[in-house]
Parts: sequence; structure tokens; C-alpha cells
Amino acid sequence: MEKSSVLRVLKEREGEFVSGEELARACGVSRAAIWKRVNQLRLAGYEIEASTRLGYRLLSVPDLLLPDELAWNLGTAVVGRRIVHFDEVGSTNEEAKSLAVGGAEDGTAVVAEVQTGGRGRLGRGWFSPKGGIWLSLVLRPRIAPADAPKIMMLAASSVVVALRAIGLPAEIKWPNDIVVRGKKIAGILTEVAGQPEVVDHLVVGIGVNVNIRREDFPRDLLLSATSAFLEVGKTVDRISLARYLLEEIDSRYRAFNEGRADDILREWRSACSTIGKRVGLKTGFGAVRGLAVDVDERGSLILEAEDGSRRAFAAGEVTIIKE
Ligand code: BT5
Repeated sequence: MEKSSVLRVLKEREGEFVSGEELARACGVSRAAIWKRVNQLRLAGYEIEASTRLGYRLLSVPDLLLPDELAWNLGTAVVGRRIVHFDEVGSTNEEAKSLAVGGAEDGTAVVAEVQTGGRGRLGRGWFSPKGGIWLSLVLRPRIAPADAPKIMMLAASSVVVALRAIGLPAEIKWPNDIVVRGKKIAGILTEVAGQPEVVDHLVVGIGVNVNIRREDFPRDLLLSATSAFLEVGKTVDRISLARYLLEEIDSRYRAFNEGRADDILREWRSACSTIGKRVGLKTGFGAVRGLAVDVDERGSLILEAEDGSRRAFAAGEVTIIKE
């Protein structure tokens, strides 16, 4: 039988004292080794009380997205099977990409407390201080690159559902922004690698502003960005939110792999606040206006002009025109 870990035993006993002797037996190591492990956990930020008479008990876990915390009774089949954590990293997408190239399995997750070179689309930056969820997933669905936008869609819907679960009226702004009351709270950056006919892997990078305060935001983001903390009015449990997000992604990813891609598009459309609005669209080729009537299978926005003609746009920045 596999021996347990010190952390696992302490967590299972939920704040009760466990004797050093019992821990040593459960973990199959000496009492001195238990003492050493307890000290390592303390250094990692776990608060553990030690009593010579009673043993050890877990008082609190650190506010960090540690693999042990995220994976604790995680209800997923694929997503988060392996979790790699960094206190600080350039970009979790870059780390996930190199893990993917090295053969990382489907569902591998990379998380960081801080990103020093967080990336958005088109060479833009992503502000990633302490207090956010900066997460990248390696996914290996058997699909053609043309179907990759659905993976981004299922990630966006999962973020929306997770934020709604903590009471926020989250919506999707085409193509990939998650907004609350018109301000951006999360963004998604999907990168695809493979051949023209088949995807080798995707890296889905998700950034969620969780416990970020007004004074933490740089000036140029203050008007356009928000965080769960600012919208809820109090600190949000980042670990629970991240776990919930992984579970939501996992269930949609499974549905997608079982051929239920239509459900993903349907759910995405119903969460997208751009559809049905009169919008201005800035593209690389100039600016257009029209009624956003739909988003197609490829994730392109369908605009209807005054004369009723329709055109699909694969990329661009939308602004809602106030009537
Ligand atoms: C995105 O790009 O929205 C995709 C962001 C993806 C970030 C995640 S975090 C984990 C993973 N690792 C990475 O390196 N990236 C991913 P885009 O639509 O291009 O939006 C970028 C623009 O949003 C910037 O030009 C800013 O105007 C704004 N912005 C930057 N940081 C922000 C933040 N924390 N919150 C809200 N808006 C932000």
C-alpha cells in the first residue's frame, strides 16, 4: 500500500492533533523525518502547531496555489493531473509550451503567483502581480487546428461560470475578454502547435484578477480593468476559485472530446454580451461598424451592415456603440 504524506494525514484530520508516532507509521518513515518534513511545510507557509505531548496539527494553509492544495480532492479526470507551481516566472504559457514540447501529458497545468513577463495577444503584455490566478494548461485534443477556437471558448465559459459562482455578473466580450460590469477581469491566450491537419498540443493561458487592489493596478489599466476583490468587496479564496475553474474546464473538455462541441458554442454564445449589440470593430485593415449578429464555429464575429450584408471577422477590437 502506498504510504501517506505528512500533509495528507494532517489535512485528513482537519485541525486535530496527530502524534509523531502515528504520522511516522502512516508515512513509513522515522519520527525525525516527520519533524524535518513538518519544518519544510512550515517554510512553505503552512502553519503547524507542534506539541511534545500531543503531536502536530495543521492550523492554516498558505495563500498560494500550491499543487498539494489545488490537487486536494480535485474532481477532474484530465485537467490538473499534473500541476507545476512557480512563485515567480516569466510567463506560464512559455513554461507550459516547453513542457508540452518535452512531452507533457494532456491536462498538465502550470501556475504562478507572479509573472514578470505575462503575455497578452499580439505582443501585448499582461499585468500579473501577486493575488491573481495565472494559469496555463497543456491540452492534447485530437482535432484540426480549425477547431482550436472551441477550446478557447470552453475555457472562457469556464471562467465565466467560476466567476458567477462567487456572485459576479461575468460576461464574455468577443473575442476573449471576460468582463464584469464592462471592465476586464480575465483574459485568455491560446497558442496552437501542430501540423496543418492536426493539432499536436494547445497551450491555454488564463489570467484572472482575483485579489488585486485598486492601488496595485497601473494607471493605464484603472479604467478598463477590475478584479474579483474590487467587485465582491472582499478577499476571495483563490485556491477554491482555481480548483473550481479546473473542474469546470475539465468537464467541458471531456464533453468536447466526446463530440459535444455544439454545447460549447451554445454556452459561449449565451455568455457573450457582444452578440446583439451595435459595435465598432477595429481590425488590421481599418474600422467598420455594424450589428454583431453572431459568432461562428471558428470564433469569427459576424457583423451585419446597414444594408443587411453580413461579413465574418476573425480578429479585432470591439467597442459597443451606446444607442
Ligand atoms: C489577453 O490578451 O487578454 C490574454 C491574457 C492572458 C494572460 C494569461 S496569464 C497566464 C498565461 N501566461 C501568460 O503569459 N499569459 C496568459 P489581450 O486581449 O491582448 O489583452 C491584453 C491587454 O489587456 C493589455 O494590452 C492591457 O490593455 C490589458 N491588460 C493587461 N493586463 C491586464 C490585467 N491584469 N487585467 C486587465 N487587463 C489587462
